[in-house]
Amino acid sequence: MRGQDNMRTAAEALVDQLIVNGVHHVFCVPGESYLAVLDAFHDRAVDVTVCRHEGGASFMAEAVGKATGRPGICFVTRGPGSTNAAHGVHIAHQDSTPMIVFVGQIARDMKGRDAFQELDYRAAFGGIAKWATEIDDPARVPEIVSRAFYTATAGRPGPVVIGIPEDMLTERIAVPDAPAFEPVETWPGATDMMKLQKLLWAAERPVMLLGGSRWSPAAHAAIARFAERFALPTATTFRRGPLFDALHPCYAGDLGIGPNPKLVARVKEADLVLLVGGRLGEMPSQSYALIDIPGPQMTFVHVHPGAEELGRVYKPHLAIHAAPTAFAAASEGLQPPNELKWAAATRTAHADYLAWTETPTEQPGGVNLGAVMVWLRDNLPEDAILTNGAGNFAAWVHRFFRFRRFGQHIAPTSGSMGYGVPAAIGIKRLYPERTVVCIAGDGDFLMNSQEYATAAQYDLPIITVIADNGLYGTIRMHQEREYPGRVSATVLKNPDFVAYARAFSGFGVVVEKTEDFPAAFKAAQASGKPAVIQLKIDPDAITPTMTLAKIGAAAREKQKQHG
Ligand SMILES: Cc1ncc(C[n+]2csc(CCOP(=O)(O)OP(=O)(O)O)c2C)c(N)n1
Ligand SMILES: [Mg+2]
Repeated sequence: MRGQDNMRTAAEALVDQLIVNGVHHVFCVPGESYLAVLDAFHDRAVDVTVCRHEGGASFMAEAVGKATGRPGICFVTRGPGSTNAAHGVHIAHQDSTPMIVFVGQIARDMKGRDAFQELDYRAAFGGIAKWATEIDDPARVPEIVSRAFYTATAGRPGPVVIGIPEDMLTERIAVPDAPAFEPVETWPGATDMMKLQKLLWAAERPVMLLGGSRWSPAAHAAIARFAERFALPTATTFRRGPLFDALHPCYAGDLGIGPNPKLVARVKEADLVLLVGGRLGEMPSQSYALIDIPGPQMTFVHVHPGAEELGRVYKPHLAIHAAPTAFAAASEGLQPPNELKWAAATRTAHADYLAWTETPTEQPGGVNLGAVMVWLRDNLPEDAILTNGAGNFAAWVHRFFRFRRFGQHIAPTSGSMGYGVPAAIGIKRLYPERTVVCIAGDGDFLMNSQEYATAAQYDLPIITVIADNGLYGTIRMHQEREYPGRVSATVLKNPDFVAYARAFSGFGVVVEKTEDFPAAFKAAQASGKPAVIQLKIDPDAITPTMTLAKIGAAAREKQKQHG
């Protein structure tokens, strides 16, 4: 601690409060608006990752929040720094991820003049942050930072944005740290659990769906035991695959984009749906077509840690206000009925999942992305972590990679492009000993690939596999479906990705044939550098089951029929 007296600057108190709350990593782009905080980092035990774009920094913090369940921390400068970071704030909001973004602010005595880079954070972030505030009184730094940890993690977790005026940060104060925060657990009541047991006993075709945040390795294990004792067919919702071991005999599959039609039918026909942790938003609900709104057609039990989410979209027959961690622990007390009428159906559900994911589908072109995913699932170490952003390439991840361990997949349910590279960097900072692989599209990769400079700076040998089809493929697919043959703003002229990786002191290799992928991956690993593997994907290979040509032909046929 620097200073001539026993007082600290507000900036020092702020960083000390982070340390009290167990923060080891912060991600930032510096700004003159919060120099005093940068100075406080100088001699404190916090690992600072300096990034190249606030979007990247906010994604790294969000990824750390996702992986740990504790707020990921990001520092950005005022005005443009904060709006760049807004992307990560939106992901944390949609994905229910705890995160705290500290934003520099102009001096308090200049407020309201539209001073240099001035922005009203309460107004700008009011709609996407769980709480947006500003600290005007330096003596309240410990109190407000402490509250931010509670707010970000309690109920439905989310992002907190805190403005820190530069003149406030340099004031010296004599206030003690606030005590370390304790995450608030939300336990289900015994009556609710008994009601659930009764409903399960009366069910004929139950299905359990897992989603949301506030899970843990212990909850992962407990929910698997619950599923097993009740022989409950269990699906994970969009981008929450690692909540359940894909090879568990109760695993029924991934309910996301392009799901197994048999799984969709199974959920539709269920007489009881037990949704734990998730919101069943637009993607897993197949555009809100799976379960009737507001009154579900089946008995619908919703377990969620945010009271405001219960009854928000679907009116549950039984609402259980509980965190998945607490619910999973409480599920150990439930007794299965004597006869598990649905046990055979559960075995079929798992067999259907295995059949759907076993073998890569036929694809045009030299590289089959499905085969690449199957190779990765068979060859990556058990504790490897996959990240990705958004694009059609991700459909192969969801379909063919079988997530077996908690936290093995870090990806945005908000469908944000550009997420995979910074997420991989944030995760590799957190777990340097684990293999971290980012699967990216060519469009997706370039949205935040400048963070390869960050990977190089901190010696982080992440590996990105780029599915390069020369397209904003997802949009090209929708275009072909709605406006066949009328290609507009979806074709990409890409850089030389290998040279790009090398320019960042990384390793790069091109793969033109599926059979060359294993050697390329091993070379990337052996390089010990941030690596890029560019897969040359045929643009016609647009989904695991459809080609662009087929989509276009079907669209033209439809147009003909409708005159
Ligand atoms: C930040 C952001 N911008 C735009 C979009 C809209 N969008 C969704 S997928 C996509 C194209 C993705 O292209 P690419 O990464 O090359 O993957 P592909 O679909 O070709 O496999 C776009 C533009 C988005 N989801 N996120
Ligand atoms: Mg593409």
